[in-house]
Amino acid sequence: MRFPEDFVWGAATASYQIEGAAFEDGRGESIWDRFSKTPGKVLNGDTGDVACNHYHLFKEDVALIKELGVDSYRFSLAWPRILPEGKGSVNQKGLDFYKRLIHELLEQGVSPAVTLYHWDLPQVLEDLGGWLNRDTAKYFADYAQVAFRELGDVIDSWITLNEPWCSAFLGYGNGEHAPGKKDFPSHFRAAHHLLLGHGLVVEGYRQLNLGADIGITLNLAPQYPASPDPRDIAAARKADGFQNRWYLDPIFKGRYPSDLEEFMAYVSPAIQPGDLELISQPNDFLGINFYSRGLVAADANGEPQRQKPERSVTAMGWEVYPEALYDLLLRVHQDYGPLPLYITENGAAYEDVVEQGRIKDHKRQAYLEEHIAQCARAIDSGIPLQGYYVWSLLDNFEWAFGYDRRFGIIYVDFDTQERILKDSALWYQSFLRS
Ligand code: IFM
Repeated sequence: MRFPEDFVWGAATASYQIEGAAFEDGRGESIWDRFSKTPGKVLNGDTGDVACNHYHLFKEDVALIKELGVDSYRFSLAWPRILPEGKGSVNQKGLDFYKRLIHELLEQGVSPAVTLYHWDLPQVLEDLGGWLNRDTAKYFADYAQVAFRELGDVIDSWITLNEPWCSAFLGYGNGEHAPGKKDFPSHFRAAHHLLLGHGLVVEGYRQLNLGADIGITLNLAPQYPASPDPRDIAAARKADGFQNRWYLDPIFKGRYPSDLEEFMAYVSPAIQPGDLELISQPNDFLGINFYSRGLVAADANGEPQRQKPERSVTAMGWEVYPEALYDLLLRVHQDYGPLPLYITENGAAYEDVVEQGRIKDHKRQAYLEEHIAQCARAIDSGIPLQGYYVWSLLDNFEWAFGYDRRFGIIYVDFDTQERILKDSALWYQSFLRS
């Protein structure tokens, strides 16, 4: 495998999943605090109250990041830590935590890549309608301005949103994530406001003339038809529209996919003049979170029906299909490029066993190796892929699955907060050294 000298190697996390300290130093309540404490929403009743206690152990964690040898660390800011009321007055202690973390990273020669929104909306804003409320997009842009002004001189890369499909569909469509609303039609409004928020943030960022790049991270998954039957092909196309093009098209083409008429009817009332121009202004890069593909057949009504995986699956039930990463990169490059691309997340959950202080997670290691090989293939084909971040640095709070699913290349004992480098981390470390 060959990679350019300046290829960025990284590892990623997100605030609610690792920080803990949910009630400290003036942090406000987030939708995930509320949701995780609602009985039946998260497996085993787990919450992010303590998580990896990264808020207190960040120095040790940065030392591990350094030990791994990555160039960059992607983490997210908790909006309710910085603006406990979602808007208005700034919580200096919350900001100071991120300043300490960034200082530590820079001291260790690790470049900080910051996500502004990785799903922990302040609960007070949800009480005003959350992402169903158009004003939330504006509050998001105001919060981003605080982050840019306070941290903008030391950040190398900004990501506006992480996976708006998840925030919109899982949060407002099927209710599997916070805030747990279940209304399929209205989740398109939430998605539109998230995209609008992205546009406003980028617009505000450009006015500050800071040097770092800014982009967005989407969770993309190629949808393959289960057979050459035209009905399956049409169903796969619809699934692709729902999962991928609904976000890619407005951001990079300034329009929603016109073949999805039913969805257009849901979103149209939310679109105001100028919205799509705002949403589609230039990004410096696109971040892609890739885990798996979809295999789709048409049901009796021609609607997409997810098919059983053909190959092995991870502990999430997600099929391991590395070639889909290459197909995806090629397609994004051809249809939406040229544009610098980053894999901002890639990784796998498996059941880990600690044997005499060691975790032989060879399936995770193989998963990473096979996906990194597809990145090399993409670069060989001329696709401007510029970086790769493993998800995740640490085992952490895996949303509705709580602590039951482990994605980390570093094991976390949630009783003692001990960290152990899994074999996959040792492999990544030696791969990066070589
Ligand atoms: O843990 C999540 C992350 O927060 C967003 N992308 C997918 C990961 C695995 O489910």
